[in-house]
Parts: sequence; structure tokens; C-alpha cells
Amino acid sequence: MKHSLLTLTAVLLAPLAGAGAAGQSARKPNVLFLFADDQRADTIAAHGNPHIKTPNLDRLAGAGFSFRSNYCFGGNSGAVCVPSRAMLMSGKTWFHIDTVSLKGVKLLPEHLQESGYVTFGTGKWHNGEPSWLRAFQRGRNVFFGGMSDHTKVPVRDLGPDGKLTQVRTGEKFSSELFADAAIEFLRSHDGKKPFFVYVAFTAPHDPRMPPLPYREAYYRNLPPLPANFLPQLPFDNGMMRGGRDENLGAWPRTETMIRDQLAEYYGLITHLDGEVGRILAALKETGQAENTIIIYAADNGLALGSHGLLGKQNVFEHSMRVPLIVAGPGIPQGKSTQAFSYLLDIFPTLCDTIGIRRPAGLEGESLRPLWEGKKDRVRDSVFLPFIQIQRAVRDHRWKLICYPKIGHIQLFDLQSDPDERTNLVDRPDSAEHVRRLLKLMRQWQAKVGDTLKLPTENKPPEKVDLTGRQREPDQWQPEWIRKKYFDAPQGQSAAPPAAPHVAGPPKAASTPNIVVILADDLGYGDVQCYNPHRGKIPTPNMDRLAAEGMRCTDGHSSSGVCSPSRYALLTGRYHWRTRLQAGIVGVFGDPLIAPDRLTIAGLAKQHGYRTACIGKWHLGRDWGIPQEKRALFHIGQGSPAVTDAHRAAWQEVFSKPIAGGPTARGFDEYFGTDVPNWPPYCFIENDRTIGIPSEFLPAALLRDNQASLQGPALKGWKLEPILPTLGDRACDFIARRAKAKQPFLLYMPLTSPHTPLAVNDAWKGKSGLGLAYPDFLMETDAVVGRVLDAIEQSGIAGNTLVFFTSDNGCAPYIGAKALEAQGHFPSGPLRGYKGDVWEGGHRVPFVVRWPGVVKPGSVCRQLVHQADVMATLADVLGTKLPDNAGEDSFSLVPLLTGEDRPIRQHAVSCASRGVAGLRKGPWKLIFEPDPLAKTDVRLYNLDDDIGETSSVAAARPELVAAMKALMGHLIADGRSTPGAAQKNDVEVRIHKMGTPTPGKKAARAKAKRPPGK
Ligand SMILES: [Ca+2]
Ligand SMILES: [Ca+2]
Repeated sequence: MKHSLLTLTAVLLAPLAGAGAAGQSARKPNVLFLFADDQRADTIAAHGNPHIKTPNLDRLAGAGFSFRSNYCFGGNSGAVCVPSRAMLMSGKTWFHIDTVSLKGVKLLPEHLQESGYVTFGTGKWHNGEPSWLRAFQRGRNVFFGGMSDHTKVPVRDLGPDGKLTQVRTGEKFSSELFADAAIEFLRSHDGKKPFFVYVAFTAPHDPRMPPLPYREAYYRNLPPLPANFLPQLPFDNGMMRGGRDENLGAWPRTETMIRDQLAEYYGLITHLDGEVGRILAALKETGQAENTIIIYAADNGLALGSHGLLGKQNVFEHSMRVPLIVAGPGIPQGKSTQAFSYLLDIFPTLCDTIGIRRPAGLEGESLRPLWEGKKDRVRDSVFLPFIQIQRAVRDHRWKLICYPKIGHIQLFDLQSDPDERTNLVDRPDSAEHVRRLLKLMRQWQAKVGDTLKLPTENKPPEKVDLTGRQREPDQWQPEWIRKKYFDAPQGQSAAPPAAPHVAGPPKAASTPNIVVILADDLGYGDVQCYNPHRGKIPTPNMDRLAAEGMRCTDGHSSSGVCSPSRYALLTGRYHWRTRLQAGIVGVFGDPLIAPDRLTIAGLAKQHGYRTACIGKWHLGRDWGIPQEKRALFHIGQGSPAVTDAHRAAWQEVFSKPIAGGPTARGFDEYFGTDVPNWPPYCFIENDRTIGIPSEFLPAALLRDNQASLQGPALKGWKLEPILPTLGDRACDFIARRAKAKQPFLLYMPLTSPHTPLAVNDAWKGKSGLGLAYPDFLMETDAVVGRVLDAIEQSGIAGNTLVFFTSDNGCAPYIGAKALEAQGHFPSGPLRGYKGDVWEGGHRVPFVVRWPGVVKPGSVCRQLVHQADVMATLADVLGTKLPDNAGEDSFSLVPLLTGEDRPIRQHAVSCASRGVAGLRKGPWKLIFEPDPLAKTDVRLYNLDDDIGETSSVAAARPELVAAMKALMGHLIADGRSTPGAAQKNDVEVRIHKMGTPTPGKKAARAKAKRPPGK
């Protein structure tokens, strides 16, 4: 029965596959094996790295099955490539083979040849010529060795006589050279036999010298430090006395050096990715894709700053874990497994998948049952033996590393500590884990014949410090790398060649005057220079400031509304760490800034500054209103009659100082209106109202985007004088303080172009757009101009650092649609308006002018946040913030001094109703469900989709998971900058607010109302 079925199958398939013996084997799938050199497992975008671009590998991952816990089985040499490739090709561990020559062992390509395959090789072979000649029948651009200058690879071909040709120098970049050879083979293949094509790239192995555009792209957007970055490994893991990999950068490793080397490493990978794309395209073009198994893997990982290391000579995850993707007929698409696998499993896996016998003695397992769903694991643990100096074993949660030479043991809980940062070995409750894992390690040793004696107890290692140790570049490093990483003074790395430097950094501890102008509800597209094509309202003064300074195009407020954004700007801490999870501080609300919280004003005062706040506060005060009299203060709508009870209560409260305002939060002086469209309708100077409110506003002032809420007002209070009066006061302060020897900080939160849209006569109709808002915006711009003039005329412009920004986007209710109908788009290219978690809610104009430091007319495209003003100020003053201040603040000084690299890896900005948006590089995750896509969050790539039009959350589950985890950390740590963890004031809910709950409607309605208390 079995026999006849087989015969029937053969007969049915024969006409499709051609005739004769060749036809018999042509039914077997081809194998295209793409093998990278020194590529860490975490360098594929689709596998959750938002900082690297690997579009072709992403596509391959989407079309195939990814092994996410795939390892190299250690090695017996510092040149890890040699044993790794030997184990791959033989399917055996390094204990049982001659890794250098592969003498006497059946190799994967040899075995495939015997099963009717034609074998073709290009690229790196590090196990000697005789073994290559056994493995391959065809070959072009073959490189024998470990490494070379990528632009001068010494290569050889397999001649028609079966011998290798003389060495010649490749004329292209290594990856292109090997891709060319593979493509040439694919195009010329006659299809008579199935092929095994092995493309062994030398990238991203050093020298890390990708073609210039590839590294420039990453210099502009430097990858972040690895989470487990250390300046040095503090002990000798057995490789600290030599080893060329570690010599590629000075000790201690610096952030600049590591991030530059990462940029260069990522550049090599992105370039390699492009060549992979070309090969896959050729496979498709030639009609062979359908019947080809594609394997993508790398021989070993690399440290690149992790644990203070640069090499792969260690058994940490970053160095032993490698990518493995398999795609092809019968293999599920876009799926992955966390089951443990090894590179040496590939040999038996291919035998199993192709349907050929596996040679005796293979030590790996077939991985086919994993993608078929027949097994969820092929082993329960992973053993990583490295020479005679390191041994590691891991299970699904715990990892034990032994350093037998120094008796040191490390224990990591990979579940809570995937980056292997905290050694738990000396904790009392770890003893059981250590015992169990040592036993497991001995079982592995017995299985492979490893006789190395393991330590049984941890001996604290001796401290090692390699600072200043001499290093020599090897012959393959190109001139610019020698210059950059070897000629620079020890411990420093020269600047990346592509980063422009326009001016020297400020002197340590300089004391410029600081002016922060914060517009209110000014949209990203409302400022001409931000929206030259779709902005129709002249803003010559704001444009002039930008022309004299730096215009940031990716600057954000903490929220889409007033109070929360102001909180973050003044404290350098996200507002959502406070009670204000949604909405704004309500009418006559309590102070949002805690009395002991450091503000930018408090910091400046500590350094001898005179500090002033002139404008709208909206961060609460201790108004001293007795609970039972609150109704007499917060009246709402309409124009009721004023009673004696009203007047008496107002007299009582407004005749006393009002505590908890600006002068209690670091400002020496204050003048302004608390919130111009809310009561009390009067000016406040320092902690006193100017006059005692005794009337209600006339009804006419509560319409047409004027005042919003009825309440106590001065008799005859007018809304139009508010803005010009603030301008007068600011100019007066500047002129007064310019004469003093003391530096000053002026925080000027404008009341405009927020409502009341109280345009003065001189500006009425100026915009020609027939609406109050554009006229009011022009009036606002003129006030900014007056303040800039005052700085100029006082002779202090050269020593004054000016920030100009807005607390949130344009309010849609000021007539946004009518403006858009006339060609003015208040949010520019962005989606949404004030209040939104969309970019239009919180991406705002953000300009910095600092003559002599900031290059005039420069544009900064890096992610920045208003919370950054705090750390910037500290940096300028040459001081360090304490752990409990500016927890979410990153210094802008590198950007101001002309560096072009990310200063922050992430930023959070929320909707007024609380919903959080998390940025990480170009990615933005919104914690709100997308009902159409049925995802619980939305994900946008702002590089490609600035208008947030199509969520890619469904397609990027791993990135979504990584960003959710990041949000969890930012919340749990109480900070997003390095430093001691801090407590949030309340339980943070901004990442849960988008999730529907029974009480959601009520909560939304509450958040929409100005929340009173
Ligand atoms: Ca390697
Ligand atoms: Ca606002």
C-alpha cells in the first residue's frame, strides 16, 4: 500500500518536475542560506528594535518563522567565528570536531551534494580551503579568513579546473561583492538540480566602515546606549588581557564613543539588509522563490558597549544570541518562537525539511516540529561553553555564568532582568537556583564531554580598571577609524565626521539671562516659519527669533492643555506623575506644584538669579476660600445680581495674601492674571489682587470666545488691556534688571492667542481673514517683538538665552475650520488640535536663541520636550540636578552647541483627557484602542506618516510590546532620566485611560468639564 502510494505520487509529480534522475531531485526545494557575521540578535527592526532600519529582513521575518531564542554554542577560540561556523557546517559541538580544519567530518553542503544538490558558495570561509573545496562545487568571490577592509576584500573563485584562482582584490564593498556573486548564480542556474547557495557576508563584522550615507543616517539619529551599558567590565572574564575586539575603543567606554560605534554598526547592517533585498529580488525574478527555503542567521553576537565590552568573547546574551529566520514552502508566515535553538540545529532541520537522511552523530535537533506546531520546545535549557574561561547555562527564567579561572559566579533572573545587569548570586534565596543550575550545567558537560572544573561558590572578583591602556589598530582599520578611535586622547572619541559643530560649548557655569516666552494655544502651523506654505498669518517677530536661533521641529509640550504642560515646563517632570491625570487645574484650584518641588525659577535663584513670572499662571493657588463659601466664587454662566453675601466673601478672601502661587514656587516677583477667561477678573501682583473684585462681568463678555466663566470681577474690568499690560510689565522688568549686575530669569506665559480673543483696536481686521483669532495672533506676535526689542535695547541680547514655545496646539473652537477654508492650517501638517493626543495637540513651535552658542537659522529635528528646559538650565549653570528634581528632563545643550544626535530616546505627551502618547524614535504609541484594526493601541511611524493616518499596531506586535514595557518602566521608575528611582504622587493611569471601562463615559465627561473640586 505504502509503496503504491509513493509510486502514484512520483508519477503525478513527474511531468511538473521534468524527466529522469534530475527531475527526481528537482522536486526538493532549493536552499538559500544568508549568513551574517557578528550580528546581534536585537538588530532587526521587525524583532523589536525601533532604532535600526532593516526593511528587507523585516519583510523576510513577515514571510517566515523567527527563532527568537537562538544561540551559538559557545566556542573554543577568541575568534568565535571559527568554531561557530564549524558547528553550523558539521551539526556538532566544538568538543567533537577539529574546528580549524573540519577534517574528517561530513559537512552540510557535502551531505546535500550527495542528495542531488548543486552547491554554490560565496563570501567568508574561516575553516580552511580543503574543507571549502569539499563543500562546494561552484564558487565565486570567496574570502578565506576572518576579516578584511570591506572595500578591499581578497577574494578567489573556483576555477573550471576545480582549483581556486589566485587571490584578487574585490572592487566593491564586501556585501555587494557577495550579493553580486549570489545573484549571478541564481540567474544562471539551469534548474536541473536543486541548489544550496551559501552567502556568508563579512558584515557587520568590523572594521565598522559602512559606506558614508549609511553611517551619516545614523549619526543624525544616534542609536541609544544599550540598557546594560557600562564604562568597563569591572572584573577579568578571561579576555581582558588581549583580544582585538575589545581594543576597538578606549577604556572607560564613553556614551559618545559607543553610540558612534553603534551608528557605524547599524549602518553596516542596514547596508547589508539592502544587499539581502537584492538577492531576494533576484530569487523572485528568476521564478525560484516559491520552491526555495531561505535561511537568515549570523555566527555570533557582539557586545558593543553592553557590560563595558566591545567584543563577542563572552557568554552574555548579547554575544551568544543570534538571529535565525527560516522562510519557504510549508513554513508559517510572520510567526516566531521563544523555544531554545542553536545554529547547529540547522543541519538536522534541513535534512528533516527536505526529506533526506541525517548523518549519524549530529548533535542538534530538527526545528521543523516547532514551526509545524507539533512541539513547543526541542530542549529545556541552553549551555554556552566558551574556551576554558566561561560557562553559562540558562533555562526559561534563570541564567548562571561561571568564570572558573577566578571562581566567580553570576546569577541572573532573565525574566525581570533580560539585560543581565543584576547579579543575584549572593542573595540568600538564590542558593537553591545556583545549586540547581550548577547541576544542570554538569549534566550538559557530561553530555558533550566537557571536563572543565566548575566553581561551587562565588568568589568576589578582583576589580580591574583598564583606563588608559595602550591600544594599537590592526591593519584592516581604515584611516578615519584609526583617527577617530585610536588617535583621540584616551577615554575620548573624536566627533563623528558628519556631525556639524558650529560653536564651542558654553563655558562651564555660564550665567546668561534666561527668558522663557510661553504662548497659549498657539498651533504648530500658526507660526509662519513652521508652516510657510499653509500658514496665512504673518508672524514676523516669531520668525525673526527663529532666524536668529534654532527652530526645533519635533518639540513637545507634556499635554494638549494648559496646566499639565506648564507643570512639566517649570519642573522638568511629567505632569502625570501628579494628581493631574487628566484635565486642568480647576477654577480656584489648589496648587499643582508641591511646595518642596524645584522649579526652573527655584534653580535659578539658587544660582543668584532674580526671577520673575509675568503672565498666566494656571497652576493653582491656596486661595483661602472657605468651603461653605465656594459657591459665591465660582458662579458659572450668566450675569446674576451681586449680593451682599458675594461682596462680603470676596472682600474677606481678596483682602488677604493668596498663598501657594508663583512667589511661593521660586519666583521673586509675579504679575498677571491667573487665568484670563476665568475669575477672579483682576490682575494679581505677587500674592495680592490689584483691587478687590466687587461685580460680575457684563453678559456681553461671556460670549464669542471672550471670558468663559462668570465670577468675581473688578468694576469695569476689560479684557483687551491684559495682553499689552503683560508686554509693558515684561519690558519694564527687562530694562530694570539689565542695569543690575545680577542675572535674571523671566518666565512669560502669555495669555494669548488663547481666549478671551480680546483684540485691541489697532489689530482689528489686520489679518484680513475676518476672524478675531488671526488678528489676535498678530497682536501676540507684536508683543513677542516688543519683548525681544527690550532685550536688544537693554544691551543684553548677546548674553540672554531665549526660549519661545506654546503650551499646546491651536484650539479648534477659535474658528479653525473657517481658517482652513481660507488656506490657513493652524496645525500645519499635523493631525488634531488642542486637547488631542495627536501631534496637533502637543507638537508646538519651539525656538531657542542664544547668540554665540546657537547657530543662527539652524533647524533641529531631534525629539525635544518642554520638560527639557530644567536640565538645560542646570547644564548651563554647570550644576547637577538632585535625584528628586527634573526627573523627566534632558539637557538641550548638546543640540544648542551644534551636535545633531538624540538627547532623549522617548517622550510622553498626553491628551487633555489623559490618554498617553509615547514617542520612541520615530514611533508613537497611543494608548487607546483602534476599533477598526481591533488593536488595543495605535502605532504610527511619524517619519513616514506625520499625519498619523494609518496605525501599524497590528503589523508590529513586538514593537508594541516593547513600547508598552517602556511605558511601564517610565511610570514605575518615577523618572525617565538616569538617577535614583522616585515615587509618583498617585497611581498613574494615563496608559489605561483609553481602555473602555464601565465608568469611562462618566470619567470623560468629568475630564471635559473644567474640574472643580
Ligand atoms: Ca563572527
Ligand atoms: Ca493652553
